[in-house]
Formats: sequence, structure tokens, C-alpha cells
Amino acid sequence: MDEGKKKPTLPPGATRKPTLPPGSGKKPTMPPGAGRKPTMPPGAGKKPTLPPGAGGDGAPAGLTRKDFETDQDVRWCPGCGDYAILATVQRLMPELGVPREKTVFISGIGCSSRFPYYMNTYGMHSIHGRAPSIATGLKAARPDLDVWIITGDGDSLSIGGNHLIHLLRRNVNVQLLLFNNQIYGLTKGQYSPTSEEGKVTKSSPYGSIDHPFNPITLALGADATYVARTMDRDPKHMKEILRTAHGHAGASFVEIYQNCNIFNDGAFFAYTEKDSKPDNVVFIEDGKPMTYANGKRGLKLDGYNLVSFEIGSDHSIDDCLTYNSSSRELAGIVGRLFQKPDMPQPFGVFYQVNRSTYDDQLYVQIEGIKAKKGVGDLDALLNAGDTWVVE
Ligand SMILES: Cc1ncc(C[n+]2csc(CCOP(=O)(O)OP(=O)(O)O)c2C)c(N)n1
Ligand code: SF4
Ligand SMILES: [Mg+2]
Repeated sequence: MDEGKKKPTLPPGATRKPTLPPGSGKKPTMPPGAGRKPTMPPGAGKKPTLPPGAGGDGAPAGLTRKDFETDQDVRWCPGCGDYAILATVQRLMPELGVPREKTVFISGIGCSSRFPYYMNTYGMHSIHGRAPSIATGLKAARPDLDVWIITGDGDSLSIGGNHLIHLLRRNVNVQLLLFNNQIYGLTKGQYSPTSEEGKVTKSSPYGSIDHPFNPITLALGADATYVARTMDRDPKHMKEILRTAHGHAGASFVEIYQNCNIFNDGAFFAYTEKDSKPDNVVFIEDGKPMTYANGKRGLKLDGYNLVSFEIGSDHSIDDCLTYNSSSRELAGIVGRLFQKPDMPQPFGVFYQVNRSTYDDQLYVQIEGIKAKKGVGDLDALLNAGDTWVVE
């Protein structure tokens, strides 16, 4: 039978008065405490003290960092790593040369997601975990806009895990900054998908039994075209990573280690502090040998594994692996250097490759269809086929 020629049948009950589900006519009852004034994390609202390293470098002539600041009180706890990220982004903005009215920051929910309030650009503090979807919609409608997504480890990897991976595989042309503090900050210290095994929190009083995500290999697994890691306490490195992320055409995924000094203080001190950083961090750079510990140690491949060695009498710098961010295989191996005892952890651009973006492909498709079928008529489309009136 030709389904298209059938007389339209109304969906059951379409002309009847709708029957409401039980209880839906009643005055809504609120969940306990829902009417109360929201409580902020301890210390929020106080004058901020910048964490070490938050000073960063200067801005060029023309627009300055000040032009990207707002009159909003920054409501993060004093000493929070979010301040350093905000300062770095505000310093970078004038150098990118994108007009403020063409720049949009979209966030989900969390301490980190308060970011758009503090940027004198367009912005949206949106729905928990959904910033990637809203950003995809915005880029589809306005591909000319420069869109940044701000998200936390809970926002992007718990409730928003699904939305994140689809943004990456589609290669929507945006920058996504994942503020990873390995904790739910805003809701006062529950363990998150990046918290380490055994982590004791209010929601894991006997220690977390969840295996944590490694955001870098997760992004690689979703076929992201730009994958990088940086840290709040190295603003110079952060700024250069954000600059290259911005220059990349496609979804740029940047994980930023961010200290939550209230609920997870020191989670990354091994990587960020002056005394421990050299032995625990390897900065990866294209075409450069993988050395660390102030050039005293190197990394090389032994089969599919990385091994660490001392640069000296037995091994020279020439034995070190030279990094190549266009190799997905290498990025996978190096990305797996994650919370490994006696091994450094990599920071820098793990992977970068060119692939057509979602927004470009969408417009190529639209133009192709218009050329074949002519410009569409939305009204005609909405009234085409079977329609009926619900009374
Ligand atoms: C639908 C929904 N579920 C849960 C919450 C509660 N909630 C608010 S923020 C948050 C997690 C935030 O953690 P993260 O994304 O890591 O941000 P941070 O505060 O650490 O920056 C949760 C679970 C919510 N606001 N909405
Ligand atoms: S992330 Fe932690 S330190 Fe930062 S504002 Fe939230 S609770 Fe405070
Ligand atoms: Mg968090």
C-alpha cells in the first residue's frame, strides 16, 4: 500500500480534551530547600587573590585585556585556578583580532561555567552538559562567529559526556576548554569522572571505585582533530596552547588542569609546582626530542611502550623520541602516559590534523541542494503532507 496516499488519520485522542497525568493539576510542590537562596562555595564573593603564575604576559596595542573584562563580581573562591584561566583568555583575546561582537563563550553548569559572565563578549551560561550542543546549533546558524565552549570535568564528562563526543567527531569549528579539577566544585566536592580511584569525597566516603577518564585519550577516541593539555599555573604555556587551538579549523579540545583549592587542593601540584614540575612534566613539541628533568632524562619507544632513561654516558639526546603531533598512533601512546608512577606526564599538543568541519560541510550541502531544488519555502514545507488541527 502507498502510505503517502492514505487519508490522514488523527492520532488517538487528538480532538479530545487532553487528560492530564495524575496530579498535574495540583499546585507544584518544590523539592526541599528549592526556595532557599543559593549557597555559594566557601569564600566565594570575597575579593580574589590570584594564584601563583596568574600574572601572565602583556597584551598588544588596540584592544586590551581590560576591554574583555566585565563589571561583574568574580564569584570564584580566592585562590581558585579559574582566575588564572580567565586572566590568560582575557590577555589572549586582543591578540586574536576577533571583534568582541563576533565572539561567544558558551558554558554549561559548574564553577567553571560562570566564565561567560566575566567576558565582555557575547555569552551563554547554558544547560548542564549541553554547551557543545548549543554551540553546534549556533555554529550551524552563524558560522561566522568565533565560539568558545567552557566546561568542567563533571559538566563535560558526566552529564555532558554524550554531547562532548559528538561535537568532537563532527568537528564543529569551536574551541572547547575543559577545566579539569577532578571534582564537582560548585556542588561542594563530590567525586567526578576524572577523580582518581580511591578518592575519598562526600559522595565516595569509602573511596571511589570508578576508573577515571583520561580526557586526552577520550578525545582521541572520539576522533577529535585537535587535542591538547595545559595547566592553570603556567599561563605562558596555556596562552600558546589556546592560540594554536584558536588557529585550528575544527573542534579544538583543550584540557586545563585547574586547582580547586577548596575541595581538591593540590591535585596537580606534582605537575604545577616549581620543585616537582621538572621531574613530572614532559612538554611535547613537534619536531623536538622528548626530554624532561631539565634535559637530564629522555623518553623513547620500546615496542609500543614509552620508557624513561637518563641522558648521559649510555644514552644521548639523539635516543629520545621526536614528537610528531600528526601521528594519531603516537598521540595514543603518549596520551596513555597518564598518572603513571615514575613517568612524567605530557603537556602540549598531542594531536592535530586537518579534516573538513561540520559547519563548512553543512553550508556546502545547503548550497548544493539550493542549486538543485531552488530556495526553499518554510511555510510550504510546514504545511506539506499530512496536517491536522488539535482542538
Ligand atoms: C541537571 C542537573 N544535574 C545536576 C546538577 C548539579 N550540578 C551542578 S554543577 C555540577 C557539577 C559541576 O562539576 P564540574 O563540571 O566539574 O564543574 P566545577 O564546579 O568543578 O567547575 C552538578 C552535578 C545540576 N545543576 N543540574
Ligand atoms: S572550583 Fe573550587 S576553588 Fe574554584 S570556585 Fe569552585 S569550589 Fe571554589
Ligand atoms: Mg570540576
